[in-house]
Amino acid sequence: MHTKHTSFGFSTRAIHHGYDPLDHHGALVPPIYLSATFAFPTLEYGAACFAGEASGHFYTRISNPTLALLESRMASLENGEAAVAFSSGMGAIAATFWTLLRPGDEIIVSQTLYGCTFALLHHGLGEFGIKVRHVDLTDLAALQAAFSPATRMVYCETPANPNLRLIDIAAVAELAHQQPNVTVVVDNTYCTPYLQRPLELGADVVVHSATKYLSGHGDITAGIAVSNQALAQRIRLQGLKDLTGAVMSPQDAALLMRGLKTLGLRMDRHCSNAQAVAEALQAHPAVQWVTYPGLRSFPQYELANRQMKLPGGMIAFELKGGIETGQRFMNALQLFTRAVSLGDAESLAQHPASMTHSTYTPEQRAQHGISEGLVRLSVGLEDVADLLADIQQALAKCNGANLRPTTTSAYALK
Ligand code: 4LM
Repeated sequence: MHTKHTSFGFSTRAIHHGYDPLDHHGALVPPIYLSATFAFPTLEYGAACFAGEASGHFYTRISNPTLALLESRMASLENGEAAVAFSSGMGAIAATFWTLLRPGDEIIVSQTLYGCTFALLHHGLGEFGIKVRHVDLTDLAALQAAFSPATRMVYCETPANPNLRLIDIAAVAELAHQQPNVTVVVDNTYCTPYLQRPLELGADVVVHSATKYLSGHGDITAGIAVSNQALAQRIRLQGLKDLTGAVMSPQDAALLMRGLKTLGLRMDRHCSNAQAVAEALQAHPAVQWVTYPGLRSFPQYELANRQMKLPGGMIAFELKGGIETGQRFMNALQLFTRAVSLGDAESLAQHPASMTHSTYTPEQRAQHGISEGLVRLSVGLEDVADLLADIQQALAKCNGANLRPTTTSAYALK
């Protein structure tokens, strides 16, 4: 079996890429190399490993055979040259930032970001002499105007957590690459490479919280960065090895590879379930607005169709009556679990303003398009009829709320 053949389809590569059982005593499932350290046949060979002149594994914080298999599989799925595995998504993001940015540099970031990424930018980078500029990256003229000779990176999530605003990756990358020495980094957590491949659209680095859809079962925290060989090697040797030490455990790599085998199947189901839930919400009189890239009312519906294979499994909405009604709704849910995180088999509901995005001040949330009453759903893999029944019974308990006029979306584009 030519397991390294790149012309295989996505799911075939997610299952087979980089591994031949016959190289491993016939073991169908790749072995887990638990070893933290690796023997050198000679002292000279060990020195060559440390000097980067020999490619063997020598210490798991730098590389390990189980991690290397996962990394080659993720690189294949994102259509990059190389990947680096981390112990969390924040590990991957922090290592990428600390590798590529220095005091005096500027980073342009999109308006809405996951709360801890926002905190890392403002409490981490910002306090270490890196200038952070939030720019509406849907406005290319604003991006053009924001570049300065010190700009070194453009960073975004698309869709953004939690308001699902999209960034046109190809357009942003094209503009950014007209500037000298600017790296475009995209957080692809919400989509996974099954729905969207930023490197093919011109991005230089893709980062993931692999805690979410990639692993898919809510039983590990993990992160990945994917890029070309040169950038990935810098992120490994500086960001991972020296600056964060945020290495993934080999056991977690094995769980992540198990999750990857069903990624395509799961994403199809997440998307079809989410489409049905979004349509049910949109049709309900208690709902003020609902944002989901698969709805015709979605302000960037055309971009979603162009950039994403399917609209994803995440929904943002607000009920008439705002935050109080939203709380009543979330407390009434019986099948959806009240929890942060996303991309699990279990459907989850959370309140970004008090949870994942509580790192923003209320004023910052208002500026960055995160309304206080926004409810976030991660639609899971359960039977859609059961999910719809749970949503309907919880919505029914919101009657009597202070109803305001209905709009169809969280945001409007110029
Ligand atoms: C959440 N998110 O939203 P680790 N990038 C994105 C994310 O959504 C997250 C991370 C990075 C949530 C966690 C509680 C777009 C996390 C960070 O949690 O470090 O693997 O990923 O519910």
